[in-house]
Amino acid sequence: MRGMKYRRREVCLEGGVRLVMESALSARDRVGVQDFLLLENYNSEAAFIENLRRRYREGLIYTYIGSVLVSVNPYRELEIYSKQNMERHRGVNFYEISPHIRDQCILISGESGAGKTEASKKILQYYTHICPTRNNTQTIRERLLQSNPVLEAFGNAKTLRNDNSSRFGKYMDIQFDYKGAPIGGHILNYLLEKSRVAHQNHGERNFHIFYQLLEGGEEPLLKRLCLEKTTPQHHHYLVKGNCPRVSSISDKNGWKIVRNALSIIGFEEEEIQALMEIVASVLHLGNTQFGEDEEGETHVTTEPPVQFLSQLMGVDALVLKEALTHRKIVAKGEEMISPLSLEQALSARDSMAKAIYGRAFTWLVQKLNQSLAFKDEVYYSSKCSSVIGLLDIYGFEVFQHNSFEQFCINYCNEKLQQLFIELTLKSEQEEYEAEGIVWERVEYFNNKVICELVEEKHKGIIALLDEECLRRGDASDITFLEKLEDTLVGHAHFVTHKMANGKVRKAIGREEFRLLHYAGEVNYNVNGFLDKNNDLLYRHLKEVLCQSDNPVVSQCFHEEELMDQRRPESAVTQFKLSLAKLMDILMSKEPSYVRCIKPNDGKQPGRFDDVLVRHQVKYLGLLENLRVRRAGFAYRRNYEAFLERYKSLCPDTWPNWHGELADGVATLVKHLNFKPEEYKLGRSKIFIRFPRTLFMTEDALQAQKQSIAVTLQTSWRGYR
Ligand code: AOV
Ligand code: MG
Repeated sequence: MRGMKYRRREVCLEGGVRLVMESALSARDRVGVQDFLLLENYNSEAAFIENLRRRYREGLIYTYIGSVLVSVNPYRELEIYSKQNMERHRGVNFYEISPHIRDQCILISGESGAGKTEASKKILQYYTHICPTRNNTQTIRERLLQSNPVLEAFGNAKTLRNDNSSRFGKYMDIQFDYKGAPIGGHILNYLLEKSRVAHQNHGERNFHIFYQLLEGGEEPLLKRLCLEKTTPQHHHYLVKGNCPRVSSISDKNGWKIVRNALSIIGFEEEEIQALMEIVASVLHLGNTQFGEDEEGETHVTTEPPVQFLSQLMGVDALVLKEALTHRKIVAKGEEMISPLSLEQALSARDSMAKAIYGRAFTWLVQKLNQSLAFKDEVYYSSKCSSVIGLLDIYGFEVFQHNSFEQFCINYCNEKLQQLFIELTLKSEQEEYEAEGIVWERVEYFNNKVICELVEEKHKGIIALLDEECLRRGDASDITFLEKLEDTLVGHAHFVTHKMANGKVRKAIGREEFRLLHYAGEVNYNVNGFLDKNNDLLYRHLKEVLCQSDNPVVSQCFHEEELMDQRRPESAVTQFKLSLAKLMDILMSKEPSYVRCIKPNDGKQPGRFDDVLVRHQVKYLGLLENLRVRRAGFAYRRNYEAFLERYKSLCPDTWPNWHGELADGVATLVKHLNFKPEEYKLGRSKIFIRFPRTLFMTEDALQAQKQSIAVTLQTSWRGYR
């Protein structure tokens, strides 16, 4: 039983996150403290930033606030993630971690480019490397690791903030058996930024896979896909951002990695082929252009792309052209066909590209899940012991022009911040209560008010948007804005140009509304909000896609959908519902946090921009987090671990204490001359108020053992 617990703890999250990132410990005087709880001047923002800066300069990108890990993006490869280093941390923390009965999750947050995705990959690498192996778990490990390059190829893109920006949210469960071997996984994906398929802002790119296929795809494949001898510049959907190549990205190499990953994960050749046909079809759709004849009728003016499309999708070219230029409406059992205007045809084409790509992405995640699912049902139900969830979403982002997508992304970040506030404060409070310790409250900004502004029933922004989407007649993006103005006037976190007074520094456009988010102000342009939220694909095009003989497309579009008369949930409501489910999942697990910080806006190694870092420290609530931890006690450790570590400092407890643990600790601290105000004894733990008390105790131990470096390392490990 004891051995079983030991192994289970090995895969426990706190151990994992702490350990994988803990390679860079150093003496506190030279490089600052590696846990902010030990900062003497914990109320000072300047001291906080200085500590981060010192450590960053030394290449120490990780610092704790108790159990929260703060990470500063190094923008360069560090040597701390080597296999040897991972080995060094195997099984450490055994004494420090309280037994975990709940599943765990790791919540990684921070703004766009702060290092969330990289952190999540390091954590996954750690778990897949460090955990024990069972005969058939090697395949699962490989598949877990290889799911990343595949999802990144299809779901990440270069933005102005990040060359490898996640354009979808991801929550991955890693399942372990009772021995701690990874035996399966499951991915939940959240709202892919589909609009990128058809449009990119200046300096940004489409999803990586398009460039990877064109740059790296083998000749025969490109020929089959009717893409031979083309470059990104030949494709309408790839030139909008005027940024076909990025110096930090090798698309050619990316292709090899993705291709290899798809095979390792177990995709059939036929499926890979079908997937690439979809990628190519999107490009051909983008190249399909329209014109108007003398009667004002819209028609396709570019024959080759439609022919390619017809070939790849297995749909008759005439049918395709008809569907791209006409609309079919079924009313009272009768079918009516009406021609589309030029503008409508372009929009129908883009909707089709977005729908195909978006559904193919969902299909891809489903396939990954099938491949990661633990196959041995009997074994699974009896032996699956624990789950660790890993959340990596798109970070808070602000551009010159912000639209529906930024609204959804930033709303998602508000929700996560809310969870952080609830859980960090709650768990701290619970611990003091459980241990019978009296503590002082700390004031903090609660962003609940912003979450409500967005999602409240009937009068939140989402409700008002949905209402406007349902309203027939003159409903438009502008009437939506007016509705917001009427309903939300006076709200402390909502402003439009009409309400803007002297206090508002940056101008707000007539088509914009501004939200004062926890992480900063963002102006959202309402243009396109209704269309993007409706996310409609004309019936005519759906029918065509249902006929496709591409095996992936035919799995993504079903005849039943055409029969269904119900209106599907709007995009933002689907997102809201899926986020609510995610919050329930996360609440049911024991969370650990990685708070990522972006040190500069230039993606440069070694540059630590004070203003930028201070802003993030502020909005992430890190100082409050520290104060909450410190308002009580800087340090806590269970009696057994404390006694084990320091018993040699007292003749009564050395070499072994035979009585109650609490009495042993009381004897020990009395001998060490701890003053009553310096510590409290709880039900199972000792709480030490000031870092210096601990430093002195630690120094005494150091002096006794005379092996400073080695001892320091172990002493901080697992420190809570
Ligand atoms: P994000 O996930 O937080 O942004 P990433 O994890 O993609 O940010 O990090 C952005 C870039 O910073 C990476 O591509 C790396 O070049 C670099 N980087 C980040 N962390 C590390 C690290 N630990 N070691 C080395 N380089 C790193 V977004 O997905 O845009 O919200 O939406
Ligand atoms: Mg990311």
